[in-house]
Amino acid sequence: MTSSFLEHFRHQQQDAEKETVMDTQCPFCSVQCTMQLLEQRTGDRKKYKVLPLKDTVSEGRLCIKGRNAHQHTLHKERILHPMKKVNGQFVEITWEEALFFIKEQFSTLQEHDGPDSVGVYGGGSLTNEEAYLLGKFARVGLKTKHIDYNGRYCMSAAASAMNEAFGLDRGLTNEMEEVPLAECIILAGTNIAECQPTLLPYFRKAKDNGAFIIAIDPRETLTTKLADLHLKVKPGMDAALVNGMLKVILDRNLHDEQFIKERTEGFDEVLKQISGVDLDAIADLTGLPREMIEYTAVTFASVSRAMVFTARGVEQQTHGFDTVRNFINLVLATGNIGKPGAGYGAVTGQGNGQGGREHGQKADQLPGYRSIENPEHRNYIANLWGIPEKELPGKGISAYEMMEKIADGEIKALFIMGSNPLISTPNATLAAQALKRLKCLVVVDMFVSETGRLADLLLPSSSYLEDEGTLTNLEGRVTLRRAARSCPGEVRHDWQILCDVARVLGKEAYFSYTKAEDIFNELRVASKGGKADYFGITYSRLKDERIYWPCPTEGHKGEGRLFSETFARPNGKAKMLPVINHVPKERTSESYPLHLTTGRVMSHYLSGSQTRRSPALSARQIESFVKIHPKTANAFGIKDGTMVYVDSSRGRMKARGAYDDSIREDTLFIPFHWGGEQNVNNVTYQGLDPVCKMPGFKVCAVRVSPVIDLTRN
Ligand SMILES: Nc1nc2c(c(=O)[nH]1)N[C@H]1C(S)=C(S)[C@@H](COP(=O)(O)OP(=O)(O)OC[C@H]3O[C@@H](n4cnc5c(=O)[nH]c(N)nc54)[C@H](O)[C@@H]3O)O[C@H]1N2
Ligand SMILES: Nc1nc2c(c(=O)[nH]1)N[C@H]1C(S)=C(S)[C@@H](COP(=O)(O)OP(=O)(O)OC[C@H]3O[C@@H](n4cnc5c(=O)[nH]c(N)nc54)[C@H](O)[C@@H]3O)O[C@H]1N2
Ligand code: SF4
Ligand SMILES: [Mo]
Repeated sequence: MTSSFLEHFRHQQQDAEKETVMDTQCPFCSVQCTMQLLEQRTGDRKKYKVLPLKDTVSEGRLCIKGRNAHQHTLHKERILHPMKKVNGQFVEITWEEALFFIKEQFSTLQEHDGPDSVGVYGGGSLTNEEAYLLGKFARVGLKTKHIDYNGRYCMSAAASAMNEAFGLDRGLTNEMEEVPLAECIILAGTNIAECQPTLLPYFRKAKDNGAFIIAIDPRETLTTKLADLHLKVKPGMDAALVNGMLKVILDRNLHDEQFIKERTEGFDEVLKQISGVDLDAIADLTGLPREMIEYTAVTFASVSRAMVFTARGVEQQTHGFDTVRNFINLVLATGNIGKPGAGYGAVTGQGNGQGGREHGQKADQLPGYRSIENPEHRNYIANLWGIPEKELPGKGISAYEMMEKIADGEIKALFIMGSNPLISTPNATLAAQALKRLKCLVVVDMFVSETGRLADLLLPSSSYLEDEGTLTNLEGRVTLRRAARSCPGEVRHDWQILCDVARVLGKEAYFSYTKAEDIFNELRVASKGGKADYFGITYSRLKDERIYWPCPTEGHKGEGRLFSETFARPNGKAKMLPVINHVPKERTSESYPLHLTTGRVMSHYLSGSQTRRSPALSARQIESFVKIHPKTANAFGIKDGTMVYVDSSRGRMKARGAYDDSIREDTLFIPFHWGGEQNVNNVTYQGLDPVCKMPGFKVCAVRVSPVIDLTRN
């Protein structure tokens, strides 16, 4: 061996000694892929390597976001100290100063204007422990009824539909492992290939086994490319499309009479509604040929095991609740639930989109999916928390309605933890006006987000690498994410911050936890006997067991497949609901002749606050774009790759036009990961679903025009 080789070998060994291995879990979507992050240090230089781990539903796969998640966490823009705005500039202050500031501001406002003058706004990235504690913080710490969270914009339509139809809301009724058993799969308004990429192999496996996959989406995506049939539906017309399918199924006696009779109620009303449905009218409403609707219906109803998955494409509508109910009608009418390879799934979005909607950060909810309006539930939780039941506030209002109340001046201070509503709220112009009007805005985040810039006080929170806690994946499987490194600077965990604020508000006795596990153990009791029962789940079990909720005892495995015998409603039956041929609340007009729909791209996550700070992810898609059919573009004088304005009656955004001859000619698509003039939510529609208060993010009426008119010279 030459001496230089030995030298090299010695260095390699030294380098290896300077390697830190961190076991962690991706902070982004609901799949919750696990991984190892290797930090290799050579002198001052650090290199990172990411290796997937196998102990999760993604079976050792990671997508591009997971592979680069550490980049934002290690970004130089992480906020490391509390910061207060003084004369328009943020200045570092100590934690005690920050806490004193909150006490002074919130107490003064609440003394003067009552407890409800302060609002709380949470997010689906928070761990179960933190989501639970945020709810308790609002109700016990601040005694306000005003708490809601970004999941209102995400899971509320599917959640309320499942609660009403099945008596229980868990994203998937089956484990992902059962997907390859299905013979027909409908993917409605879900872009799994770009939004939950590591789950795609389950669908590929189903296809290899002979399954027929039907995608419903107004545009072509990596997901629709996997499908055997793509229904390029007019935006917002999915409820009508399902009525067409039900018409075909019922007329041809393809429904499952025995299942309907034994396990459901409400079928007669659905039958009555469907008897009035005219297939040619449905073809017209949906923009799909009648034969295609017939073929889809017959294919779906002719197999013995079928699955339906929906996501935000059909849910983020001003009638999202009804649309999901109709897809559930389809599942129930064909008896496709409660058996292997048959079921329904609302593909959950955020990392803890599932757990985050169960434990009380929602306006009408107490932990364990209990209701804040049910006297028994109120008593149970008030007892556990050690307060008189009458001190527990009542039901609050939804996220967008909170923005309206802030704009009206009724809510005067807001405490935001884990959301960037300036970007993610529909009709963002109103959100901006509202947030600017606040007397006191406190934002708890890792970065100075667009919303954070408007804050009076910023509190630095820990990232996924630092924060321990449980998260519940889209299957309802509870996972334990261990802390992989300690907090940088003065950063604290969200749960610590809540305890600290509660302390200065004089509520220390209710918030004395020393670690996340203490909070989880309280959550277990709080959820005991509730719909989302976590009582049987412990940190030590989570280390080596696969556990789903409901899990009522420590000897229980939890339920991977739901509703095999009975539904969770009082009479054990699922409820069908007749649904009319809804049309979106905002229609196109002469001034606004095109539909706009919004969504995501593979390399960015939500408001982009994290992924825009990840160089590898940001480089893949550096700016927003407007997908437009070339024919439509020609009609409006738009050249490929040039800047365009998109206007609605609410506002304007600007981005680069991108030709796409696979999108419907009457529809534009814009992702929502950017702020400022690229914020598509300046344009989107704020109308809410009457049942679940989901905004109609997925359809509004717009016009498009070139920023510089290149057709004139
Ligand atoms: N890469 C990436 N992955 C993510 C996220 C992310 O931001 N980026 N976010 C996570 C979160 S929180 C969520 S909620 C999920 C969202 O996951 P998805 O809901 O799958 O994502 P979207 O892109 O919002 O919408 C899905 C599809 O609906 C289509 N669509 C639009 N309008 C209609 C309509 O009227 N009818 C039908 N049938 N389809 C329509 C869109 O064209 C789009 O392809 O993804 C999670 N995963
Ligand atoms: N037009 C349009 N708008 C949409 C949608 C759409 O499809 N179209 N989708 C909607 C959906 S489904 C969703 S889920 C929302 C999401 O909308 P947002 O909630 O605004 O999205 P995020 O980017 O996740 O914002 C989270 C913020 O909290 C920070 N953060 C991340 N993790 C943590 C944590 O653990 N603790 C703390 N304290 N902070 C943290 C991040 O840095 C970021 O600034 O957007 C909605 N808005
Ligand atoms: S973004 Fe989702 S699919 Fe991708 S690595 Fe993270 S958890 Fe897995
Ligand atoms: Mo979401």
